[in-house]
Amino acid sequence: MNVQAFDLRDDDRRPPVDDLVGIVQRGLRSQPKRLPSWLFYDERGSQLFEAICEQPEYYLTRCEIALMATHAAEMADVLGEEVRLVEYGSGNAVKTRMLLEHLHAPVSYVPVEISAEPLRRCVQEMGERFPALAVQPHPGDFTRPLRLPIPPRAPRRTVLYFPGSTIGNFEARDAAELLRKMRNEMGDGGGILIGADLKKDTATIEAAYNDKAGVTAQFTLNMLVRLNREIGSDFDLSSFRHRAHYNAMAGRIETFLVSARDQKVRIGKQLVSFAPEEAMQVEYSCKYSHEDFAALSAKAGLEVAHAWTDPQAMFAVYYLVRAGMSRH
Ligand code: AVJ
Repeated sequence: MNVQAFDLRDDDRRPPVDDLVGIVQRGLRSQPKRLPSWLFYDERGSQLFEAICEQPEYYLTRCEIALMATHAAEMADVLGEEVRLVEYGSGNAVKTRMLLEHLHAPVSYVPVEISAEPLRRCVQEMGERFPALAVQPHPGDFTRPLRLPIPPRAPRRTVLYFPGSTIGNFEARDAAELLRKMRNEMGDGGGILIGADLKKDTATIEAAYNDKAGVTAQFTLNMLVRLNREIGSDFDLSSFRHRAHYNAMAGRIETFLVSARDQKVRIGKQLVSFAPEEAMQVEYSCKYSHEDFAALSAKAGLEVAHAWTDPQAMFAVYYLVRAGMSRH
């Protein structure tokens, strides 16, 4: 396969302040108001997310790690020899290490990450842990077409690794579009190894997004802290509250920042009004049945070649290939 063949646009970096003001103004003009969930991940937000992963209620990370501990060797066998492993995001050192430890003669590891500091840390850690592995960091936004670095030797296949159920942050259409883009990037014989949080009882899911220590609430509110700092908005932090509830019909956690009172917030040159109890949507975290995930994959021209779950069937990792390919 030819890595130059996809290329095309420049990867986008963090948008300049003007764009950020525009993005926020547009989001707050829509009905209901919304802000994109990638705004969570400034430096503090990334730290808070790591702290979320350690909360007793947040089962996702623990279950995915348990799953990797049991199945990583088999995954490596399925992926085969001389894989180029491209990771979407780089904040998953533990799981990625578990996979790399078992991979057979991997050709290179390419973390794709928009934030400079996590990417730097990832390169350093992986370099120390796997001195013989070619680590080829790719700064950029994985939702955009990637210009993958030229590998040191020809890989047998490219596998895109997308752990954590981050796919769940995308609405169905966007998720299918992202998978379709990944399908292009991996090439004909390539694959996608992807984590997905499974449907389960509402109480367990809701607790994971409403931890007792309030770390998730801090994480949600940090989005406003970030905006106040980066675009000079004047969100009053004590007048917005975190709310996360499970919409069973839609199969997703819906997270909001709820206005505690009637208030106006300055965003650039505009004043935006919030009614008491008005909810601004900041994140979806979709949950899947195996059937849901197979259907989503099919929309992107992919099929599930393998599925693994942890012992309690809380979380799944799927290996997706181009539809029709697993029979050849
Ligand atoms: C990193 C997107 C998988 O949706 O569970 C955790 C982010 N938000 N708690 C998720 C998150 C609130 C997380 N993902």
